[in-house]
Amino acid sequence: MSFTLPNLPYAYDALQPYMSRETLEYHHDKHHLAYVNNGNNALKGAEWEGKSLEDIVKGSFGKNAAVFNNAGQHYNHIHFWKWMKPGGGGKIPGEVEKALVESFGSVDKAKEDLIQAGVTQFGSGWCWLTLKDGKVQATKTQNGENPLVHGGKPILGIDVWEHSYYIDYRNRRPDYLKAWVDHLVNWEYVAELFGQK
Ligand code: MN3
Repeated sequence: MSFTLPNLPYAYDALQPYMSRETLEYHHDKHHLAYVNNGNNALKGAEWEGKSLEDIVKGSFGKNAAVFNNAGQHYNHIHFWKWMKPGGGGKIPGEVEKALVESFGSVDKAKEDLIQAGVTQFGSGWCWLTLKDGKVQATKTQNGENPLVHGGKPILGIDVWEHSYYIDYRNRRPDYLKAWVDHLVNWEYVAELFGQK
């Protein structure tokens, strides 16, 4: 099955003022589309043609950079659109809240560690809440990598490539991360992924 670009689950202007229409138009319509098209080209004739996206991401890591970079970013962005919602950042569903308190000591510490992972990711990449060995961890990866290739399950991820925030925040990545966690995160989707563990 080839990659296809999913529609955004909300209008382009629905995340304002925290993420602008212009950012979403570039990020979804141009950047994500490029990963889809380049991924489909790279997959032609490759051994992972016809496999599930998760299997392609895991299988191509360290073996085929063109397939991995695009498949990884396709996976990351499919979830990234759903990890945001208009009016997000509110109440955290009980079982996720419990897991965050057990793993970090408090919800505030979990958010702080997640933001810190994003702030300290040097260059392009992502920061994550990753489920691994029954605990939630705050982690970071470079470029298109994600926790799947490090033995974890991503339950929340924030894109810290400049294309994700530069139009709205310029070089202020910490402000983007704080606004994202406070106003955009869709905790119901995090709970859905957490429940599939
Ligand atoms: Mn991106």
